[in-house]
Amino acid sequence: MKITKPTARSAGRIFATLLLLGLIALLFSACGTDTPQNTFATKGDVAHDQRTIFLLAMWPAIGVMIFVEVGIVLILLRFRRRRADEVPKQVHGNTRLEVIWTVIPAIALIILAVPMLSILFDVGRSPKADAFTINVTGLQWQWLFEYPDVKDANGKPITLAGDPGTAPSGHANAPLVHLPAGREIKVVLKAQDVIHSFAIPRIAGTRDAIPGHEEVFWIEIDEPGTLHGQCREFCGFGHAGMTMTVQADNDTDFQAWVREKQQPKGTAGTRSGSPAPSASP
Ligand SMILES: [Cu+2]
Repeated sequence: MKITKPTARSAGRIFATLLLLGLIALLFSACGTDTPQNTFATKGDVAHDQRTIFLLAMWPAIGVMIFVEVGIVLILLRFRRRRADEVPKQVHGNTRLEVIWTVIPAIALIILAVPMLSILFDVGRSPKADAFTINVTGLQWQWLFEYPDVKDANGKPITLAGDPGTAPSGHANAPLVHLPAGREIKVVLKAQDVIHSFAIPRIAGTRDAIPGHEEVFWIEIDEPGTLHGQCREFCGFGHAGMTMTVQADNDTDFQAWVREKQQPKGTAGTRSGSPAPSASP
């Protein structure tokens, strides 16, 4: 009997330690920099701006937190009751201190507001007239893409949709979405059924796709590369599979991809834009 109790207690302690270590590992996994949807490893103007705003708010907040917490500890130690019969000095109000701790944060907020507001206005502005346009529609459970200014062999806008999925959750396999790098892109976002949320974190933060509403915004991708995104609004059974993959191309590659899409079906060339291999019989 004597052994049972300490064993149960130490098992509990081991479990608590493992749980804590697991939580710490989970927390630090957020520090990985090469994860495909890392908000901080930005690859586009809007994402750069959003990261700047976040850091402009975060570093002063960390500074204030350290200042306040250290202050609390020091004050608790300095002004604690040292003897059981002692009544510490009673203080009520200090005008000078109160003015200081009102004025300094007010000035700090005004200083921070200048860059933050200018960034917010830039992110929120309308896309430029010469931006490359793509229409994006969210539906259960995939994203549809339409290039209104890029026509196929039949003169219709090129569209991309996922292959009907075989996953039990009912989502479609996402298509590879080609977009030009180094050029402003105008996104016209819609939803067909329920609310979805469009997010390619390394390019820009989330934008809700709301039925009956057209959300228009701009993004720009720095350089060629592959980028990953997914729906960020729980939209039903297949939500988790509602992903998207963007291939940002330089001008030559993008034009090659467009030409490839413009080939009549069955004669499509290879991705590199080299002459099409003869179609299978
Ligand atoms: Cu969703």
